[in-house]
Amino acid sequence: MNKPPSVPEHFDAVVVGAGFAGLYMLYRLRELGLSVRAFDSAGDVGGTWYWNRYPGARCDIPTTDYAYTFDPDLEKEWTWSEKYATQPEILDYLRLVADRHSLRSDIEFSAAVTSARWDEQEERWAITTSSGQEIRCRYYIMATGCLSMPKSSEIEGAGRFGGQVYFTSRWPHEGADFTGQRVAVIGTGSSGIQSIPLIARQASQLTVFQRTANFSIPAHNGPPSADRLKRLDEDRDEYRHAARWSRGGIPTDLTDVFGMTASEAVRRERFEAAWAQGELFGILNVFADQGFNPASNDIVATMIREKIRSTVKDPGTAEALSPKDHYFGTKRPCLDSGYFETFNLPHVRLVDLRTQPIVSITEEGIETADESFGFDAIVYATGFDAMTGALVAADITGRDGWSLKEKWAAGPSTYLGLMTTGFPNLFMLTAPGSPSVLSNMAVSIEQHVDWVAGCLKDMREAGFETIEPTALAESGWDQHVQDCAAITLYPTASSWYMGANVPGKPRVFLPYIGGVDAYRKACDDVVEQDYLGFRMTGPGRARCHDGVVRRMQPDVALVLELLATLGLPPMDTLSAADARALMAATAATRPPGPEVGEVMDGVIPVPAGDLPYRLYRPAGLPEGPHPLVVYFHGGGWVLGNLDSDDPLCRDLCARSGAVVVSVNYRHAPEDRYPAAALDAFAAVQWVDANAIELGGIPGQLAVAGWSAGANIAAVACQLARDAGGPHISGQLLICPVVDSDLTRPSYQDNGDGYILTTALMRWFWDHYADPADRGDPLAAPLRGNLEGLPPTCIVTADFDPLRDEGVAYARALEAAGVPARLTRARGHIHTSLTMVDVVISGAPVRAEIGEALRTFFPNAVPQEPVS
Ligand code: N01
Repeated sequence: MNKPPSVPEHFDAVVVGAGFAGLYMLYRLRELGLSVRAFDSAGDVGGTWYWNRYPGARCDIPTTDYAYTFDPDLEKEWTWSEKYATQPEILDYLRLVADRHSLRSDIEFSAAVTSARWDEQEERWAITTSSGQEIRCRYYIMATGCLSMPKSSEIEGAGRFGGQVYFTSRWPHEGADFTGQRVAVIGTGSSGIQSIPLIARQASQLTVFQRTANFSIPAHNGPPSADRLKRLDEDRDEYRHAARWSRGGIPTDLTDVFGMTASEAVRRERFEAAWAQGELFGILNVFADQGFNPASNDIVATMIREKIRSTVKDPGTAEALSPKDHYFGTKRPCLDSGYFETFNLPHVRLVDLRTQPIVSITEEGIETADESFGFDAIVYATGFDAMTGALVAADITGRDGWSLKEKWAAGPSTYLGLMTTGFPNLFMLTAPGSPSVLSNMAVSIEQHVDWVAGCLKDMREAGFETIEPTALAESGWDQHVQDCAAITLYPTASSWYMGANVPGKPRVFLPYIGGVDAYRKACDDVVEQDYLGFRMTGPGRARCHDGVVRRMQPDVALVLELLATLGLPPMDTLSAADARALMAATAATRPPGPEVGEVMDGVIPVPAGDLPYRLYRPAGLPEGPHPLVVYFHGGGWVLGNLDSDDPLCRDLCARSGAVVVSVNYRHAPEDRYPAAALDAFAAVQWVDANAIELGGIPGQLAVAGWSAGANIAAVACQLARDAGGPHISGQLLICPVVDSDLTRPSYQDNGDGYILTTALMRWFWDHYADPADRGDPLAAPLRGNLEGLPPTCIVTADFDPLRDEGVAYARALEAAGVPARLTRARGHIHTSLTMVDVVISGAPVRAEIGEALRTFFPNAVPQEPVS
């Protein structure tokens, strides 16, 4: 007899997961009046706190902050007993939440969604469960957690062991008794570091197998922080608001102390205070630059290693426990209670797998390259297929039969870490591309759930039933996520943030490191701009405001934010003297730029008088001679001098291996057009004529400049061609002024808010040249004859009013038969590339510039460029 076809049940939404995220999502969906069914393969609520029951399991975010805030009465009624609560207490808390809001009635436990397929016709998700149910739902929401899919054990012989086997991530409910046993723990991440001291209390012998030594600081657990409790009591709303708009989801006063410039006393004081505080965000905030400056990071790392050495008595063990292969913070640091002290116990031993790797698990124990160990129990604390594991394992098929696993084969791609193109109405909570694991999860979860609930409400009110990100918005967000990571040290580590712990997993930085505050702002901006980057459809209607929510490099955005807080007067409202003073004051506080071999000042005698120059000679061998680059600083022909572009000149010298001669030409308004341009040409002639004395190679001379400096560099090249010399091997024009037309689209797009404004550009022109002269090729080289000019590299920045004239110059040069290379400084402003070691994201562009300069001199002896 044929089985009757099952009749699918219909719900508005299905939620997978009943942990922190799933419970709150269920609550909010119900509040919207939607019918919801939630599933969890666990036997009860709790998510990660249901499964991770190993001894010592605790949160590593202070409990004052690791809690829901949506239920004010719950906040009043519940008090945490410790600064960092144990797993049973957190599980009790989540059970209470489920009880208070009667959430269990809509959750099926011990039941998993086995597949989910988007039905294009019905515009619904077709879902099957492990109990054979068929369900149709409009919205499918994955609240599956970031660290929920245990990493499968890739260790040879893992199934062979005859004793007891435990996984920290799947600990038995009845617990484990190691009394009198010989126990192995494999793995020294947070789970291993929390459980090892407690396992050591029972075991007769404990052997810890460590592949990577990990940074850990003492949690100093005890009662909840009095300071945080006080702030909460004084003004709970304000405290919660501060958490929501903080970098990591916990109110933290971000330091402005830089490790590299702080005194030894300040360094020590700040480190010891963070050590004593015992909070992750404290130790990650000892110095403002420790997340991106290797030397600053090393100060913190060295002090932690000192602590390890002073705690662990056996010097060899202390050395092996001291992390050396990654920057502090780039793998998640741990909070411990007596971890390093445990290695002073006579029955505890560390096996360093870097010196003796595991060959195989055997029936009796573990065999390494050097020894055979016998054990009664092996504990795997080997971690998770983090962030993507649970999502790709969930058999989700979107449009055109494409699975999420296939789509993410080369790494995940999301819009806001919430949705992904091709999977309409699929929401993922705290997915890759959101702050998630880098933040206080409680705050990030509430933000995500609130955003999704708000979105569904807005859709309903506007008559839409489907939502999906556009390809443009998604690729823009992916780029932004990677841009944020790229300016930090994080991608350098083989961490689970990078997917590096799972063999074969693509290496992509998974979470969003730009901060909870920046992320929340981006999500809010998307909503405010009519759900920018999302396509919504409903009966007889569709809406799509396509675009990219964050196009600017993150460090440039920070610089602009900082400048805005300084309240400086617009330059174009100042006199030339005051503008020069302001520029000099700003220059005095910036990093110096890279070391070079020699810096030497001199003067160039030109018909109009002496022009000061500064020469930068590359460091290292060979000592020379080198090619020569004559460089002209920026500043709108009015501002700037040898100091203003000093860091950039050092950088150009170090990267190109050329001697850079930076020339200070005459400025307007004292000396107006064409004084600067004529000085530039005279300087190029003089440098060419004195190449040997300057340590240069005769005939290997390039001309370079930034902004107005690039203007006179371009003019000098035209004059040299017309004069029949000197021979110029190439010209490098960084964000050049090549025309006097202030109506180009880039002026419309970028004329306000990005330091170089339309008003300032007008002020520069007014100081430099009469309107009648501004179309002359000596002022606007774009309007000159471009034939026969040297090979050119032009750099344009996306957020620069001068962007379009730079592009126009490159096109015009090409049309005139001149080899022209156009380098786009993506997400940058006019001044980005001069802000060496401030705008870190400018470094790869400057590396391209250095490479372009080298190509001007194919016969020069090659040197190692700086990285
Ligand atoms: O996992 P992990 P975890 N052979 O990946 C080693 C959160 N969490 O469960 O570093 C030998 O950090 C691996 O070595 P390596 C927290 O965010 C929070 O401990 O890859 N060793 C590493 O030492 C945390 O970061 C808390 O070289 C192998 C360890 O196993 C995240 O969860 C508590 C190996 C795995 O460390 C994951 O922590 C617990 C192999 N084949 C977890 N494979 C709180 O405090 C892996 N390892 C809230």
